[in-house]
Amino acid sequence: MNRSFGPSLSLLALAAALFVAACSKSSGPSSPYGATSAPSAPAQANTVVMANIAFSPTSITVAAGTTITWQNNDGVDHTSTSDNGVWDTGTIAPGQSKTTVFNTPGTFTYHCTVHPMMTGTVVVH
Ligand SMILES: [Cu+2]
Repeated sequence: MNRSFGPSLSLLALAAALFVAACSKSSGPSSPYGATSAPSAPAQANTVVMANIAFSPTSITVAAGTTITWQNNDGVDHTSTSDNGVWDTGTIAPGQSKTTVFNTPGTFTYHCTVHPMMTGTVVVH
């Protein structure tokens, strides 16, 4: 009887240790923007860049009342168009930018009408 309890208790302890390790690791910096983005650069915090047929960052979190700048650094036209019709920048030509003000808290998904695979998320607190 003891023999069957031994191994399973060890496995439980191992699983618990791994769980704790995973939790403490994920409770670190929660920035989805990548390691290179400096937290001390508020001027860029509200800008979503369009480049290589993608939004960057793909998910951005801002406070209510924040203006987001959509900057097209790509070689082709793009749009930032809410999936639910909340906003639509219309065409943003290469090298140009447009802005959208987000006053309502929520999670908003959007896409580019030119490239439907090009999607992103705005989270407003
Ligand atoms: Cu596009």
